[in-house]
Amino acid sequence: MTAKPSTVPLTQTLPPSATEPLDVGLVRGLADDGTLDPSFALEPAVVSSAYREMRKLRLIDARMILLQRQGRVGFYGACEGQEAVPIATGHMVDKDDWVFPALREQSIMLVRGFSLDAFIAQVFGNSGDVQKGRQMPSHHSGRAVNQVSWSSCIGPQIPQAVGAAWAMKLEKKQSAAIGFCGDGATSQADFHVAMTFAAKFHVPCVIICQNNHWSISVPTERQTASKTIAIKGRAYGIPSFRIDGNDVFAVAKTVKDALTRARHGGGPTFIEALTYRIGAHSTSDDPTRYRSDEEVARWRLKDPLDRLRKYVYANGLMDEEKDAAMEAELVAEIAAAVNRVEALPPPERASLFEDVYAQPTWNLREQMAELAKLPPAPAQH
Ligand SMILES: Cc1ncc(C[n+]2csc(CCOP(=O)(O)OP(=O)(O)O)c2C)c(N)n1
Repeated sequence: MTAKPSTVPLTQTLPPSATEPLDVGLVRGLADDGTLDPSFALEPAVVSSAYREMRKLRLIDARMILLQRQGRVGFYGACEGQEAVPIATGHMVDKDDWVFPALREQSIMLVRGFSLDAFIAQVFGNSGDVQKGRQMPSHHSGRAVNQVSWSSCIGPQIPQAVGAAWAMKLEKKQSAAIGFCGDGATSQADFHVAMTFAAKFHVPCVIICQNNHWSISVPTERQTASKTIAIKGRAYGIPSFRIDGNDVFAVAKTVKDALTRARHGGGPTFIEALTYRIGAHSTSDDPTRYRSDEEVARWRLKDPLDRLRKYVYANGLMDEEKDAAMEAELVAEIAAAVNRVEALPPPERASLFEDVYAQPTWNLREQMAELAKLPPAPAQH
């Protein structure tokens, strides 16, 4: 990554020079030492909130991994190292915007006001879960905050976001859809479908690729010959940007500009956010089998939370004492939520018939009657 802040104007087209046809630049506002290019400045309240939410997400992730290791939840996918993209994006979306996440953007729901108890209940899959325990853990969704669950299949959320954006356009709504994908997903057919459609139908969509350099154990250079991911977007005729995805300010500015353009008829934007997954792909993965400790250590130096910490300390938004108090408060908040949620019973057994048809079909009615005759389910604890 270059240390020099550089922004690519939204109107920029492919550079005319044939010597560097693949250069899409790198948008970066926050330097490693915590100094900020003033053109990226955010309201202090937004910065403080982003810092708190990033802190909270890291603590939630650590707690959930622990619960999985203790056998109290079945699975979890952590976001460590990639917090800046979802948290900055969550601060830029409007109430009516829709989010179609990939693997590591569930926390946008929390930024938009989704309850922590319901969030944790999704991981337990019990009766506190708005999805009634029907999804894999870490596949959150919440209608109240306009967020759709991601599919375990890699890629489909991008055409879904484009479709939702097209509907918004047809209904003349002043809102936008955001679709996320990983670097691996850009080699899937769904990416091609989504980008082609988004550009041609000029839909109010922002497609964000979190390039964390790995698709589980496959490094980016092994799954694409493209020099950057952002350049792919240019080929489809979509304004495309490559940004420092560990820089909250670069993410916030680029996403905000893209959302504003989308809402005002400017069409789609594609953003490649360079970042790194510090932890395992999920609790089912052991990354020491395929990547070096040295590589992880190198990326730890670019940790998005540490970089933001330097900024909030230097600008009087936080100090060590307040930070320690905030951490204690967040740890207690998460622990209390886990205690409340873990005590909840499983979803009602009969609820498995709900939400499929407005009127249950004859065979479902037959099965419901059969289930009602069975003895109650044994307690799970
Ligand atoms: C269609 C499909 N192929 C393969 C998989 C197995 N799989 C699950 S996650 C993943 C890697 C995805 O990588 P990327 O899109 O870069 O996202 P990241 O996990 O790095 O955030 C793969 C290959 C899948 N779930 N779906």
